[in-house]
Amino acid sequence: MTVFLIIIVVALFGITVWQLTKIFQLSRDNSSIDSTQISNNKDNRTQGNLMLAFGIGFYLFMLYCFWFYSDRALPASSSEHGSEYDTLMFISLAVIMFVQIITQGLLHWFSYRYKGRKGQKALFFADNDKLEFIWTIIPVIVLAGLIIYGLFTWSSIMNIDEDEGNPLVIEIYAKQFAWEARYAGADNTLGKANVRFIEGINTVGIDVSDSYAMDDKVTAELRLPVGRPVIFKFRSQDVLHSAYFPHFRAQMNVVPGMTTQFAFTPTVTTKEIRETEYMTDKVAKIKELRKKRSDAGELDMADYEEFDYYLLCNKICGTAHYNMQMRIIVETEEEFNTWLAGQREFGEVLEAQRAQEQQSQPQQPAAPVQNNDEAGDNVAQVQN
Ligand SMILES: [Cu+2]
Repeated sequence: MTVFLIIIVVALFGITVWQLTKIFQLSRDNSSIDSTQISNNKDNRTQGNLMLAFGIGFYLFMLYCFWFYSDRALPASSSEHGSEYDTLMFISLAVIMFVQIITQGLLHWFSYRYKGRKGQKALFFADNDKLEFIWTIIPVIVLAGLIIYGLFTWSSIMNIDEDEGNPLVIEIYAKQFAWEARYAGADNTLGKANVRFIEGINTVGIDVSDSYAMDDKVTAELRLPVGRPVIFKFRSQDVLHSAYFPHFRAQMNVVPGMTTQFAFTPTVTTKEIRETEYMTDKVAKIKELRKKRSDAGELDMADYEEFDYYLLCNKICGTAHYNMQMRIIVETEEEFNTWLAGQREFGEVLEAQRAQEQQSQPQQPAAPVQNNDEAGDNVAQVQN
């Protein structure tokens, strides 16, 4: 690879020197210009044809890519706001593509149609008010429309009414390189937490002195009831992460030292999405690919069984960033309640640990406490 790069650099350097000597030659003596350096009708024809061929090839390639990558697109959204988001995305892309096809198409067609001919001179005009008016007003109207539409969509997605629809409050806690979830418990209020309180089983730094905290439930799996709004509060222990829920069209930065939030309402359960035609096809394809690669001895991962939603990290946060994920299960309210009831409250976990500690550590004599007050006073006096 390095050798290849060196060869390219040397070749490019050679071409540069060659072009430079040509420029020096041209600037020194006009009579020495070779007539082959000026494009003739044949050159213009070749260039015109190449421009047309490139234009056609470009669009054929685009169509091929649409066809080839069509099965990579995400399935229909599994959240309530997702369809709004998808419509906005589709309209923006449609407008961009429409303009792109016209302008790029004209560029290539004009280069071909009006290629240089001997004796033919281009028409020159300094300005045209009508043309300028048209190409200013159309983008202004289209862009203003898109921006206003986007703003309305944004505020309808981001403005959360915390009193409507009995929303569930879940904290998503990020650290290199894992996620944890904390359910707010019976009071649906998350207890205070701070990174300084992280110790032993208290992996997300819950403030034990806060009465709201004792019924919180920390889990390694994210389960959501279908049809109920969920408010996610994000915290990070170390660096910037980004909570990415592609199937729910949601993403939010997770920033150390502050709480960010996002809310959505899941609309499709894990069971339901597994049964869609899109997902059965996709899973069959993935299994086939994995089997092929594991038969060839490239990978040992023919064990993929079924689709699951995942929460992924979408900020490159370190070496194992690619593997920072948490499974999400969307289920009926009933199934969800049964599962949640089976999870231990933080207060219980804490008590169990204390009991265990007392059992395993027989009473030790208390260590002598050193009285530092005097020393502290001395320092204060010296400063005074
Ligand atoms: Cu991360």
